[in-house]
Amino acid sequence: MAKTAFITGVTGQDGAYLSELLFTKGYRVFGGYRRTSSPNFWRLDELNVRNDIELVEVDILDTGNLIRAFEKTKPDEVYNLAAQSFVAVSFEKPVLTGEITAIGVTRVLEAIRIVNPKIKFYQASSSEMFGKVREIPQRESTPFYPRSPYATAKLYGHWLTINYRESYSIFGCSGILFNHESPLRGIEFVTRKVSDAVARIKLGRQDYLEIGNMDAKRDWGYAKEFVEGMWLMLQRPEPNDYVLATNENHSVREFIEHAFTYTGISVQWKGTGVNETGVDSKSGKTLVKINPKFFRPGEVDQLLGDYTLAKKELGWEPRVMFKELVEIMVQRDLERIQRSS
Ligand code: NAP
Ligand code: G4F
Repeated sequence: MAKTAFITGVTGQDGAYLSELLFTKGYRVFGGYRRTSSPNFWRLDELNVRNDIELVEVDILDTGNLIRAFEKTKPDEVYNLAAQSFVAVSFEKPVLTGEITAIGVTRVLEAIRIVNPKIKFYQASSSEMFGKVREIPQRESTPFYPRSPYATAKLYGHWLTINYRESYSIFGCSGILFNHESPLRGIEFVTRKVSDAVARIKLGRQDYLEIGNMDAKRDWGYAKEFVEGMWLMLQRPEPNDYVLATNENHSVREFIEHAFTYTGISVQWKGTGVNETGVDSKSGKTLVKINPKFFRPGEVDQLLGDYTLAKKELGWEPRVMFKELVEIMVQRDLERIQRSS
C-alpha cells in the first residue's frame, strides 16, 4: 500500500523538493501550511506539485491543530521542516523563534505520541548548532556551540528528538543538514540574494549588491539532493542522526565572484573592512558594497561537514558541488528576470 507522508513547512524550499521526491516514490503527501491572508505557494507551482499535494492548514504553534491534522491524515511519516529559519531574524525575534523552532518540535512530537507513536519522525536539525566550531570538519559526534537564538532553538529540537526516541521508542531521526540552496531558496538568504542581484546587475535592472560579512564560509550543497537524505533516514531499520554536507566550504566572497564570472563579469576587490568594494574590472563600476546592517551580533565564521556516516549507512552523497550550484542559481534568476520583463 502507498505510504502517507505529512510535511510541516511544505511551502518552504525543502518542503517543495521533498514533496516532489515523495511523489516519485508513490507517496500520498499531505502538506502543512500556515494560514496567511495571501498563501505562498510559488515554490509548489514552480515544481508543478501544488495540485497533487493535499494541503492542510497547520500551525506548529498549536498542539490541538497538529493532533487533529495527524488524526485525520494518518501519516506513516512526518517531516518537520517548519521553522523560523532565518538566523538574522532570530536575533530580532528570539522569543518567536524559540516558540516555533524549538517548542514547535515538542508540539509535533507530542501530537505523534498522542495520535500514533509508530509514526516515523524527521527533524530538520542544522549545522548552525556547531556554531563556534569545536572541530573541523564537523560530524555527528562534534560538540555543539550555538551562536544565535535560531541555533539554540534548533539544538533544543535536536535533543528533544533524541529524548523522545529514547523515552518513548519513537522512530525519530535528526538530519544535521549543512546549508543547502537552490533556485527555490528564500531571497533573504545570502546565496539567493547574490544570484538574484547578479542576474539583475547583468540585465541592467540593479546597480550594485549590498552585502554583510563576505569572509564567512559555508558548506553549500544542493537542496534537491539533501531531501533525498531526509527520506533515506526514515527508511533505515533503526533511527539515527546524520550529517548531510558536501565536505567543501567557500566564502561568501567566492560565491559573489563566481556568480559574476558566470555572467561574464570579472570583479576586482578594492579597499578594506567596511570600505571594501567590488568593482567591474573592465568598466571600474562599483558592483558590490558592504552594508554593516547585514552584520550579525554573533557570527558563525565557518562550517564544514563530514558526511561519512550518511554515505556508509544511507548510501547518500552529494553530486552538485559549489560552482555548479552557483551556476544553477544564477541561470535560473537570469531566466526569471528576463521572463518578468
Ligand atoms: P524555509 O524555506 O524558510 O521554510 C520554512 C517553512 O516553515 C515555511 O514553509 C514556513 O511557512 C514554515 N513555517 C514557519 N513558521 C511556521 C509555523 N508557525 N507553523 C507552520 N509552518 C511554519 O526553510 P527551508 O530552507 O526549506 O528549511 C527547512 C527546514 O530545515 C527548516 O526547519 C530549517 O530551519 C532547516 N534547515 C535548513 C537548512 C538550509 O540550508 N536550507 C539547513 C539546515 C536546516 P511560510 O511559507 O508561511 O513562511
Ligand atoms: O545565507 P545565510 O543567511 O544562512 P545561514 O545563516 O548560514 O543559515 C542558513 O543555513 C543554516 C544551516 O547552517 C540553516 F539552519 C538556516 O536555517 C539557514 O538556512 O547566511 C550565510 C552567511 C552568514 O555568515 C552571513 O553573515 O552569509 C553571511 N552574509 C553576508 N552578507 C549574509 C549577508 N547573509 C545574508 N542572509 N544576507 C547578507 O547580506
